[in-house]
Amino acid sequence: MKDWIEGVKNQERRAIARVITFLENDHSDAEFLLQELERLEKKAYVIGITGPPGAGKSTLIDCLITTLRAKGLRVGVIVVDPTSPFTGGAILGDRVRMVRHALDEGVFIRSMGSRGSLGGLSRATKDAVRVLDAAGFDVIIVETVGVGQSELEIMHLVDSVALVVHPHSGDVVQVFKAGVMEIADLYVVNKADISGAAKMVAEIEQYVHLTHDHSEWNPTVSQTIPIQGKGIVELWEQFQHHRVFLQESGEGIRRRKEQTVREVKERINAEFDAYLQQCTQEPAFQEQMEEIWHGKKLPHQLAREWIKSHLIRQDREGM
Ligand SMILES: Nc1nc2c(ncn2[C@@H]2O[C@H](COP(=O)(O)OP(=O)(O)OP(=O)(O)O)[C@@H](O)[C@H]2O)c(=O)[nH]1
Ligand SMILES: [Mg+2]
Repeated sequence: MKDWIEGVKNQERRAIARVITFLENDHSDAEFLLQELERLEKKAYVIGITGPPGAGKSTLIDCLITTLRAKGLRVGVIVVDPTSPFTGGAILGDRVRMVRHALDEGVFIRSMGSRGSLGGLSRATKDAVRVLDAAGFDVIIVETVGVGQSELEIMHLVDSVALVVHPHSGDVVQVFKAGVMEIADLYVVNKADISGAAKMVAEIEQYVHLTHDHSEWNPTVSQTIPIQGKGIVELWEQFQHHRVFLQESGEGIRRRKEQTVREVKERINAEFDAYLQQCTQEPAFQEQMEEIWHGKKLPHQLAREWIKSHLIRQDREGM
C-alpha cells in the first residue's frame, strides 16, 4: 500500500486509478489509505458540471481540458452516471468525447457508475476527489447528469457548480422544476450555434435577476460552442471570478464546512442503516414483531423502544 501512496504522490495515473478502485470497493483498509493521503498537500479547485442528458457537458469538458492544459494546469475528471444501472453506454460516450487527452499524463479521467446506492456513489465520488486532490491536480471536474434532486447530492462536493443547458433542453422553467436551477453558480448555454440560444440566455438572466439580490454572487450566464471551441476561455474566466468570490467572501470555507457536516451525517446514516439491517435479523426483534402481529403494540412504540434500548446498549458496549 506504501507503493500506492508513493504512486499517488508522484502523480502516476495507474496508482491513482488503483487507489480509487480500492476505495470504491469499501475495503477495510480504505480509511488507513485515506488518512495517509490526507497528509499530502491539497490545493485543487473542484468544479461541477451538471445539466440534462445530451446538453454537451462532456464535449464542453473536453474543450475546457485543452484550455487548462495550455495554461499548464493538471486536470482530473470524474464522470458520474447515477441515473442508469447500466452505465456502460453513456460512460463510454463520455470517454470517447475526451479521448484525445488519453495519452496526456497531466490529465486523468475516471468514470463512476451506480454500483450500490446513490448515497454510496456520492461517497465514492467524494473519496475519488480526495485522491485526485492528493495527487496534486490543479482542477478537478465532476460531470453528472442533473435530472433530479438526488443526483444533485453529488454537486454538494464541489466548490463551484455550472449548469449546462442547450437550446433544445426545453424551457428554463422545466429545468427549474427539477431543482437544478437554484444550485448553479454559473449558467452555460451550450451549443450556442443552434437557434434559440439568445432567447434562453435572456430567460436565465431574467430568472437570476428575479431570484438574487445584488449583495452576494450573481450567477453569470455564458454561451459556448464546444464544437467550434468558442466561449471556453471566457467560461474559464467566469469560473475564476467565482473562485475569487469564494475565497474573498468566506463562502468557500463555509461551503466546505457544510459539505463536511453533510458527509459525516451521510456516513452516520449509512453505518446506522447497516447496523439496523443486522439487528432486525435477530430473534429478539422477530419476537417483538409478534406483539405487533397480535395487536399488542403499535409499530410506533416498538420503533421508539428499539431506538432507546439500542442506543443505550451501544453506549454500554463503548462503541
Ligand atoms: N450543435 C452542437 N452540438 C454539440 C456541441 N457540443 C456538443 N454537441 C453535440 O451534443 C451531443 C451530446 O454531447 P455530449 O458532450 O455527449 O453531451 P453530455 O451532456 O455529456 O451527454 P450525457 O453525458 O449523455 O448526458 C453530441 O452529439 C455532440 O456532438 C455544439 O457546440 N454544437
Ligand atoms: Mg457526458
